[in-house]
Amino acid sequence: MTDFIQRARDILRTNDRGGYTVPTDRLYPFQWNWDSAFVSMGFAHYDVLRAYRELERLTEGQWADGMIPHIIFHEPSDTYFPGPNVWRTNQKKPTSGISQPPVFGMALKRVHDVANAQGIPDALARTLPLYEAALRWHRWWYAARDPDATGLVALLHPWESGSDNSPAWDVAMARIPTTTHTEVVRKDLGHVDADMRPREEDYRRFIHLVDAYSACSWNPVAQWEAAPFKIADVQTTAILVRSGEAIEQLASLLGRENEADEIAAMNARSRTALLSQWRPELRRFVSRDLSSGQDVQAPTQAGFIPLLALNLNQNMLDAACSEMKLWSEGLVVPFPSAPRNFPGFEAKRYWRGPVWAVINWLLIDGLRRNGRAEMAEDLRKSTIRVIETSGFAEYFDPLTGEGCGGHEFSWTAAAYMELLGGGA
Ligand code: 9WN
Repeated sequence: MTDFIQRARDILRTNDRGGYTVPTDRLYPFQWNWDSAFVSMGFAHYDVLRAYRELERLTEGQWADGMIPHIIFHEPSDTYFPGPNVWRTNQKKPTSGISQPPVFGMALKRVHDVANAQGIPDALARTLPLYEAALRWHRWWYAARDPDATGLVALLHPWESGSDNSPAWDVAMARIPTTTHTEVVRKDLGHVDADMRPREEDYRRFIHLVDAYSACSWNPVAQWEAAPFKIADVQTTAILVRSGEAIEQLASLLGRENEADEIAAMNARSRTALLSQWRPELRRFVSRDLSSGQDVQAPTQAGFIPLLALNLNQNMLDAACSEMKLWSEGLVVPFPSAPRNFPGFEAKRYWRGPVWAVINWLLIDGLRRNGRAEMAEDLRKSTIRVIETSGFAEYFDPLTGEGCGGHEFSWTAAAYMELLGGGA
């Protein structure tokens, strides 16, 4: 084992809080949804039973309606804002009231396959309740976040995207008042430089939205009616389909043929909808702002995430790959969350330009699916290199390769093991 693999495992051990892994100490002291899904795939490289446990602990927070929330507050901590008293979700297990990208199904299939290959005796039995949780969650996405059955699921809060202060939300966020009922007492600035974090007005709007949905008692129908922020998102939908394909296969393995058909139909509807979001002139996919009916024009990594879920035709694939190469030119490490020639680009500010190892993981998966092994390989190597040079940072400055945000970060450790293992 190399030193770096040892360090990656040490990070996951240090961030273990008893069967679940915090993203990093203090800055994020709870269980985060998509972080844990990536982390479980990291564990699958050396401890498949712990990988199952990560997913099981996440499902402890699942709501009766099927939602798996974006944060599970297993234990109290005062180093993060907003905590459970701001969310006021009234769940037996305290959780936030919104969701996060559904990487879970993709992770579960991976964990199941590894367990199966290792001859773990009760693999199918252990997978079954997690599969059922995943299916209920996918049904929730379509019922609560796509009630008009368009095939694209919508986000009601930027945090739901996992790409919190992405330029993709700028136009929609500008409409959200900065007034809040809840006092905004940020804790993140005690851990990380302010110029790496979302701005003050972003936070005020994030909390304005939390207040608005809390006033709906977190009822999805009431929220959909009242939502001041509603974006049908291509990144989330593509991840949903990628995971949807994984749970469709699990349904077949489990002999649940009716459910396999149901999931296949959801996936097919979303694939058609994603294809309709391709914009040839932009050479990428775009999300749709449901409040204005307009395309989200701002260039972000989300425009290429649909490669995960679609087999693009030659023209589209050539165009998307050329655009990706253009965005990557001259960078110490791609892939940027926004291109450097975009006026809103900021090399160190969170989702406004920096490189995220887990986003690269998804892009590599999508490039491979579409037969672009060489591009995938370049991205894999440069992601490994930046981690080995700059450490297991939360994210990286694309212009310098510097590690930014929190350190000793769980999902970067998981991505390292995954990418080194050659898998994606
Ligand atoms: C809000 C934990 C999470 C990630 C998100 C990332 C950041 C939280 C925050 O940290 O979001 O969910 O407080 O900034 O944007 O993708 O899951 O690592």
